[in-house]
Amino acid sequence: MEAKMLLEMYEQMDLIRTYEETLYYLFLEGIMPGSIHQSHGQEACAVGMLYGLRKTDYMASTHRPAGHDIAKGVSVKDMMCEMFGKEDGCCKGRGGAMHTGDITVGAIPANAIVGGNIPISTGIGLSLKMQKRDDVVVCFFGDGASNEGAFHEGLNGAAIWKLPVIFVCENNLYGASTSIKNTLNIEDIALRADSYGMPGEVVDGNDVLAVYAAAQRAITRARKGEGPTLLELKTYRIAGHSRSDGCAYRDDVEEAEWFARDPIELLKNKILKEKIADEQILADIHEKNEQIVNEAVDYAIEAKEPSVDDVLLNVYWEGD
Ligand SMILES: Cc1ncc(C[n+]2csc(CCOP(=O)(O)OP(=O)(O)O)c2C)c(N)n1
Ligand SMILES: [Mg+2]
Repeated sequence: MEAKMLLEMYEQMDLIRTYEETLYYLFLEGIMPGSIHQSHGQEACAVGMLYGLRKTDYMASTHRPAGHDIAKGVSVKDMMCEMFGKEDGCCKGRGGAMHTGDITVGAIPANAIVGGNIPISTGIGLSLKMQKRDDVVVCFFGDGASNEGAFHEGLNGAAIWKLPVIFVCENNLYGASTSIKNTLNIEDIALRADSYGMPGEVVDGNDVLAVYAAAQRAITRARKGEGPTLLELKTYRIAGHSRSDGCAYRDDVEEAEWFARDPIELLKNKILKEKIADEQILADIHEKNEQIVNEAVDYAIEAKEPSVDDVLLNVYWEGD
């Protein structure tokens, strides 16, 4: 079981990186419009948290959603079409990079308002509780979002009503170009859980198995009706905040320390050391992922543009 799980986790993390790197080059080549916030370096957070979740469990993401979406099971082809603004996109080409998702696999279309998805997750948690379901909501956000008022409202509401929400702070040390040294007067964001009366845990966000173990503790608690948990995953984004960011505000020593802990390399080393698979098997996994992504690109480039006639459809409410 463990071997199968590790290889599946590796496959998902590699697919996320392959997808985002491909997008990055498509932007640089001027083939794709818009921008992208890569989760490069944070793949263990997405996969560790979401591995093995049910389709009926929910996940709510941010302006950096691709890794979360892929790990929750959104189709790469649907996401790629969305990136090209095509009719077959997961939001029919209306959403773009910061709003991908697919409700049929429990991925709430992402919310680019920093902290905006936190009270939404509390609301989903309330609806699950009212329906007496034992499904959960995994809500991702950053260190920057943890300083928004929405964080306070969302966590407090979930705590007093004992809702099945797992609040996951991906602390990558920066909110855009601003270091947490300028925005936080505490070492660990997880400490804030105390003030809402829920468990808080600091986790190595680059170790997929550590993330998975913490996720399982929080998910089990939530399914049993024992309420929310705040997990703080310490991690680092290897890429810039968005594609135009060269990271001039970060120092070389800090970057070198974190780059040496690339989550995919850490998992690869474990798999090789424990002889779960050899280099060739891992190379084959990567090749298969490249094929999936390249096929999605070819499909998206040729896919149909949305029709001008229904461009406002689903933008404004048209019911009674
Ligand atoms: C309410 C709000 N304020 C500001 C922005 C602009 N903005 C987009 S991403 C971002 C940084 C968010 O940092 P963090 O929450 O740490 O997430 P990270 O980008 O590090 O994943 C900012 C300020 C926004 N989208 N929404
Ligand atoms: Mg951040």
